[in-house]
Amino acid sequence: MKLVIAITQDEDTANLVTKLTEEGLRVTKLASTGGFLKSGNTTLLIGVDDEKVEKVVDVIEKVCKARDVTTAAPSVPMIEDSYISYPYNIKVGGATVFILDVDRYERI
Ligand code: 2BA
Repeated sequence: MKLVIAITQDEDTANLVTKLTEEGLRVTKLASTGGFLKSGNTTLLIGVDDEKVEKVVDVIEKVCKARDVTTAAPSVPMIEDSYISYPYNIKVGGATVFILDVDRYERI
């Protein structure tokens, strides 16, 4: 069994959870915050049998879209303690996906 951890944009979450659920998959949705933009995103926990992992990734790829975001932060830390202090565009990916082995799974 695997645990798929998918960090997605809030705009895609409802559609993604619906599609995953329609596939008979179990999903837990967590509200999360990106460390760089410091704005809300969504983390999904999806426990699946190994043979369904590609199906999960496939659904995520179909639903989640990369977007250009204009950050509202007045200053954003960059390398070596420097800052930029004006709005700028950044591309946020469709999803960041981690796939982990699960040692044991119990539903009690
Ligand atoms: P944030 O940390 O808010 O990052 C939003 C976007 O800002 C990122 O999009 C990326 O384009 C840019 N970004 C992030 N850190 C950067 C840095 N140190 N320098 C320059 N640009 C940077 P994505 O890469 O698509 O990431 C979207 C969200 O996924 C992230 O939100 C974070 O919540 C999560 N994430 C991405 N990679 C991760 C990782 N390796 N570990 C944990 N969470 C991750």
